[in-house]
Amino acid sequence: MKKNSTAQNIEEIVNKALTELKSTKTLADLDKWRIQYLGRKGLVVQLKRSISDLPSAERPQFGQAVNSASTELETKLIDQQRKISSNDKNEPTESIDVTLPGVPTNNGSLHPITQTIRDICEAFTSMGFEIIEGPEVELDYYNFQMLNIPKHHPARDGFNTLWIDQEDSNGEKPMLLRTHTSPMQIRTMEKQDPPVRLVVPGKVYRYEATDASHEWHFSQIEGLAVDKGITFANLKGTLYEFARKLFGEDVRVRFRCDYFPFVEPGAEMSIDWNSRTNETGEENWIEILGAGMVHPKVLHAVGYDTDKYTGFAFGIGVERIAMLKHGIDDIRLFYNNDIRFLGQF
Ligand code: FA5
Repeated sequence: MKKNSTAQNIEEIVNKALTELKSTKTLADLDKWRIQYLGRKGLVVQLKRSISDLPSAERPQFGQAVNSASTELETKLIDQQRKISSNDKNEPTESIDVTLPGVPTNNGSLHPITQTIRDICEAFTSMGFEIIEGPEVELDYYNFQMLNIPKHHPARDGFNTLWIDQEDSNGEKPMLLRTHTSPMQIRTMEKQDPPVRLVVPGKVYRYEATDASHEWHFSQIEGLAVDKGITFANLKGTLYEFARKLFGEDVRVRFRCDYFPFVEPGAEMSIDWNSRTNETGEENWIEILGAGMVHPKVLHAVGYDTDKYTGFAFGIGVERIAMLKHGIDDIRLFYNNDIRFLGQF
């Protein structure tokens, strides 16, 4: 009687356990179930311990029943675990095949304008120039006034300006987005005595309609050298060398007069693009920079002794150089963020 009822007890426990097992939905549920029935203090262990309380004649049969109950519960636990794992979105469902080849990653690359800035800066650092940077939000004082472009000077028309919408006590707007990198000439010379040899890469902004060769924001590289005995020949020699380093030994360079209020004399430098690409001898001159000897008024304004020191300065349009180097016919491509274009560099 007792044997039967005990076996019946085990059967009841197993049935209850299996019903509960079926209703588990997550691996966390399953773990609770495992602890309750198969854990170190679980029901199966308690049944096993109770064997010693039984008369010795009943022990073998009871022990066998407990063991087979335990095996059944363990097998069903594994089945249920598989079932839940394949349904449970929170749990990893696949094992990792470590022998599979890796997924290739797409390597990024530097933006073509960044690459061009680096190439240009390298050409000048190899000639002893230092690289510095300056603010894009600039004062009228540095962008115009100290560069010999006072208020109402007609040269301001050439730099269509984006002003910061904040007035001073005179009702004037003293701040702007720099229209060129030339204000860094002043900021440097105010702080540093000659000799000065620096290049300043950076973004500039102009209130302009865009077309294939004009952006409203673009990059320039300013150059400045001030020392005793610097002449226009040094300016030409330095810029020739720069053109050769960037475009190759055979490139033809041309200087023509130009006007900027902060240099005297002023010049523009062009390169003959066909001197590298065309064998017919036809010329194709493209302006790449403005330059000149630093105006004595500018040197005087920063407190340099103009009897002792002279200097030259230049401002290179980076996008124009990149367009020439890569044969790009529309400047707007640089800033459209089209990966098909950018991926080529
Ligand atoms: C200037 O900005 C002077 N600060 C350059 C300078 C520096 C002269 C030092 C003398 C001494 P300019 O406005 O010409 O000059 O611009 C210089 C170069 O920037 C141009 O040769 C051209 O290559 C480029 N550039 C000018 N406007 C644009 C534009 N809207 N989009 C793209 N590039 C431009």
